[in-house]
Amino acid sequence: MHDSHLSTAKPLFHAARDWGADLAAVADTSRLAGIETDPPDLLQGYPRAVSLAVRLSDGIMDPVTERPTPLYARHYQNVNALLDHIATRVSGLLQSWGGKALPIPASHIMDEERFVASLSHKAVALHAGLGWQGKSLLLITPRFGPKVRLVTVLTDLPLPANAPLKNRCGKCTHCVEACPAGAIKNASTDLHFAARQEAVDLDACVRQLRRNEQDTHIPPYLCGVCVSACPWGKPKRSG
Ligand code: B12
Ligand code: SF4
Ligand code: SF4
Repeated sequence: MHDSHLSTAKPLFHAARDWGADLAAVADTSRLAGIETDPPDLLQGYPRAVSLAVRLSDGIMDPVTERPTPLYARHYQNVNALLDHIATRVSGLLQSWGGKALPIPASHIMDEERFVASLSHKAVALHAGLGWQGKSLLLITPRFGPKVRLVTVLTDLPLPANAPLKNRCGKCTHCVEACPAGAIKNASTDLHFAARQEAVDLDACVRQLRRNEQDTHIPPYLCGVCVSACPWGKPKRSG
């Protein structure tokens, strides 16, 4: 193992950017204790998680004000493929440094009834300091708002971990008002991490996603209205 690579995660972040990541940071997985994973011992032997984000196109997302568009459906698939590609390459790099690496797919539901994946990318990103938990339950980044998709690579290399950010939703209710299903409950996500049902009526959201699929014939389940509605990440235009 080359210790020179481990005192800083910078070479890793540079490589990830070259491969297409817009944001990269490291979480200490002990902060994720208690979180649901599949399998339950997924994090065992992995003290760090590298969180990576690819920014979505503003041109694609701005028109997503009521329902998903065919262009968003395609973009969603392309960005997932890019994230999985970046995670594979990051895993290769970590292994070439003598570490263990486990990439978690960008979008892979393990339990179709309870809607859970093997690991929550949002929880990892949150603890890596990439953003905060919005009222929409999305990860909100200061630069791009929720207009990012996420992926995670677990590793045993002792990379320096980043610190979480403060919640900056404040009194904003844009996502609450924009949601076509009225599913976002305006719960405070400021002082603690809200559980899913506390902040979002998941059944109402899923019903809306199924309606969208029927109405638009766009697979898979998509919406994106709460992604597009957030003021964070929107350019501030004057005049
Ligand atoms: C299943 C799933 C869904 C389900 C359920 C959504 C939900 N709210 O959980 C459905 C189909 C409804 C859905 C909808 C959407 N999804 Co979705 N989805 C997923 C998926 C595949 C798994 C999520 C999961 O396992 N949840 C299980 C629960 C337990 O975890 P969680 O809700 O993520 O996190 C909670 C806990 O971990 C807790 N927590 C946080 N930190 C800590 C720390 C500790 C110690 C503890 C105990 C708990 C805790 O707080 C979180 C909130 O309750 C992820 C990809 C992934 N692997 O993460 C994408 C993902 C969450 N989806 C995403 C998106 C964008 C969407 C949609 C906008 C659809 C679209 N693409 O148009 C909507 C948004 C709905 C909404 N407002 O939440 C993105 C979010 C990106 C972002 N910026 O945040 C993700 C991360 C995909 C990706 N690769 O980027 N999704
Ligand atoms: S994905 Fe659509 S239906 Fe679900 S919470 Fe966001 S805006 Fe509402
Ligand atoms: S739209 Fe407003 S309330 Fe919703 S997540 Fe973004 S900043 Fe928070």
